[in-house]
Amino acid sequence: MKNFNDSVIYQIYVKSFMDSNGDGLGDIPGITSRLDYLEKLGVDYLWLTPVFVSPMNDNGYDVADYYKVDPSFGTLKDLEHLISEAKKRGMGIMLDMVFNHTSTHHEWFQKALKGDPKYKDYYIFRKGKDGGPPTNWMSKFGGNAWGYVPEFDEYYLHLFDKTQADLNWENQEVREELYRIVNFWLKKGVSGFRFDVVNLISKPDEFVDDEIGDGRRFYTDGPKIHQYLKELNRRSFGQVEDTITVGEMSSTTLEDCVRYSHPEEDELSMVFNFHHLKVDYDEGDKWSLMDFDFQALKDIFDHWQSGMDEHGGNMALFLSNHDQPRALSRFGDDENYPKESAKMLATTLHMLKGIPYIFQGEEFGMTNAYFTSIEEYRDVESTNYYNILKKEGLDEEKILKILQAKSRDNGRTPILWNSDKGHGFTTGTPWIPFSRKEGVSAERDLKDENSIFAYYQKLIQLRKENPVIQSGSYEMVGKNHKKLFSYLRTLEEKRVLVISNFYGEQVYFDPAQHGLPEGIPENYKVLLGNYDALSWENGKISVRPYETMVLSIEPHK
Ligand code: TEU
Repeated sequence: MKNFNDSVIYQIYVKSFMDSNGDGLGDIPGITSRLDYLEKLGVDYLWLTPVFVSPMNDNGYDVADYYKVDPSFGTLKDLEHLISEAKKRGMGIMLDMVFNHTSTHHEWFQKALKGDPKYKDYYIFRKGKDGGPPTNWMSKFGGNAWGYVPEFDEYYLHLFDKTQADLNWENQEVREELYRIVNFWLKKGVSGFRFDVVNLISKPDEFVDDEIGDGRRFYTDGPKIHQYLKELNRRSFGQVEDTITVGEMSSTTLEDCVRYSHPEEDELSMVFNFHHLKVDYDEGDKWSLMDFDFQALKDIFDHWQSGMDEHGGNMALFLSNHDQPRALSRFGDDENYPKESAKMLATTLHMLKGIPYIFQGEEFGMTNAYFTSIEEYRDVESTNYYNILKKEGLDEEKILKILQAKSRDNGRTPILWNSDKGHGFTTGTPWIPFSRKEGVSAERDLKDENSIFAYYQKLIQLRKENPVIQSGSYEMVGKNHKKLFSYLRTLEEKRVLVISNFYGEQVYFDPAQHGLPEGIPENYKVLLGNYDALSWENGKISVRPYETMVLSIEPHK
């Protein structure tokens, strides 16, 4: 299997990227119209969130027809055109395959509801227990994970919304259907796929209550998961050379991720995991307010980087996506140091071992939404939790504060292309309000050679030029430093040192303390940084607020 270590991937949340026809919804022709911008940035692949026919209860993650493009996004022709125009500019398209579940509007589920036994067995139907659902498992979007069907006096499993019914992967026919879908899209010329929550597809033989949790331990990295992924690979994308694949792995383990992504396992090219994005969950509760735990963030990255490095796994690197608040607002300072902290976060991530992902808008400093009323939110998880927290007795103000920090809509506001009324995104009314942060736009960044965008271009170039960044080993430096996140990448004699200050206060980095060559400028060549030049003081580097630097260590004897 090819490794993609010199590649950078850009995630497009289609609904919010670019609206070409004034209906307020981003669409495929909109993406095509912005390809020059993406080429300029220098990315290699564009991952599009699901564009298939869907009732859009979960913005396309509830697929009703995997073979058709949803009319709100355009047509199959539009997608084919996008694929070929992207190819001309050296970029491949990756589609998002949601195979853990389908929409309850999908023909298969509709047939199941009519009692057709063939299609009932496409899903997971079970009898209830003691007048209630079969198990106490919780849906990821709140409430019990079983939906009741009175006609059968049975329940179907939905790990996500009740309109997203889990598929029965035990059934060979289901798996055959899914291979056909992947092969259909491969023939259309796509370069790869992202597989949504794909480590949840293998359910246990028996469905029993979880006395100590929400049920996830029974189906996460489930019993047949590696077998299923190997078969999927063999029967579909594994037959087309250089297809790039990434699996979204929910609550997973390092050991499983090594297997999912090791080239010799023939499963996937790389994997996402989310452990590092739970460092601001108070006692594991997302719907709480807490500053992020910097030490935990470092420890988690260290654990995954070292482990994947040592065992040959491939990590997809990311700090933001459409399910997360914006990294700049979450881990940086979008008020006082927006530029510095955006560049710092980008550097820390992109120089790690793995394949970096840029989430749309991140490349010019988009922030959280800063919505102030529940009417502005669109996300099914956010509105579900608004009601749950209300029922728990929290007051409105507190709930809105929590949503401001945690809602998935923070990442879903439309791209701020410019500062006009519709921000260059739409000539109509956007489906969700724009972020309330003033002044941020792609246009502003494109005019400024010191912009966040210009910095991302350099970061991407650096990865392409530098084999140490592509494939050097990883080692953290100063594990317990309270403000700095630093690491070394090493390939044979070549060493690259990355130092990032995650805070607004100046601190020192002392090379001598870490067994590194003497702290003189001659020994440390700056490859990239977000301040003009390094500030040396008595053999130490003075690291200014949110400063970041990539240094090539070149000791002068
Ligand atoms: O997300 C999977 C998932 O579990 C989370 O990222 C989830 O949104 C988070 O834990 C909630 O706190 C994927 C998609 O990326 C997401 O948009 C879909 O809603 C979900 O699967 C269901 O398909």
